[in-house]
Amino acid sequence: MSFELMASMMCADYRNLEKEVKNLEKGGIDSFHIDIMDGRYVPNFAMSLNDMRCIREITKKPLDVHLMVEHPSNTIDLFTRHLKKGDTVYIHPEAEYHPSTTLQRIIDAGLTPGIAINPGTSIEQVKMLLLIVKKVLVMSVNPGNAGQMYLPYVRGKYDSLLMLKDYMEFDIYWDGACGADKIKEFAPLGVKGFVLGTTLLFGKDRPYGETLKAIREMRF
Ligand code: S6P
Ligand code: MG
Repeated sequence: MSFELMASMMCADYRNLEKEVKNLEKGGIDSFHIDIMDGRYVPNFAMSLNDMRCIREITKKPLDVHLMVEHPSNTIDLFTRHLKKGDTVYIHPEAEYHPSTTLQRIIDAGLTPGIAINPGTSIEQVKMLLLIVKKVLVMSVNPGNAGQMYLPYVRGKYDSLLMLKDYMEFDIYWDGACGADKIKEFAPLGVKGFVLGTTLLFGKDRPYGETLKAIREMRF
C-alpha cells in the first residue's frame, strides 16, 4: 500500500537544521512539512519565510507549506516565488476573505493548491473549495502547536472526505498527533499522507531511517 510520510519541520533540531534535513532525506522521508505561523491566526510563531527558503535550498524533495497566517493573500507571493512545481501550499479558508482567489494564485504560480481544515470547521463550510484544491489537510489537533492530543471528534470528517475525494479529485492528508495506529487505520481507507511530528518521529532517540522503515513495513 502506498502512502506518503511528511516531516513536520517545526519539530526538528534547529541547531542542526541542514543535518536534520539530510538525515530525513536519507531515511526516506517523502516531503518536508513547513508550518508557517504569524502569531495572529494562531497564537504561536513556528517557522517563517527564511526557514522555508533555507530548507528549499538544502533539499530537492517537495515542500508542503502550511500557512497558518491571517489573510495569506497579503504575503503569498513571498512564499510562492521561492517554491517550485511539485510543492504544495495550504491555506486556512477561515483566514481569508476570498479563499478561492488565493487558491487561484497558488495554481497560477505553478504549485499544488491545498486547504487545511481545522477541527472545528465542517466539510460543508468548505465544500466548494474542494472542487479547486488537489490536497486537503485535515487537522486532528488545533493549529498552532506540536505535541498536542488527538481530537477524536474529527474522525467523521475523514469518512465524509473519503466519500468525496474521487469524484471531486483531491487527496486527503493527516496533520496532528499522528501515531502508527492512525496510519494503520487510515492508510488502508485511502488517506494519502501523514505529517509526522513529536508523536512518532522527532525526539525519539531513534534514527529517522529506522522509524520510517518500521512505518513502511507495518502490516495492514
Ligand atoms: C500544528 C501543525 C502541525 C504540527 C504537527 C506536529 O499547528 O500544523 O503540522 O507540527 O502536528 O506533530 P505532533 O505529532 O507533534 O502533533
Ligand atoms: Mg501543519
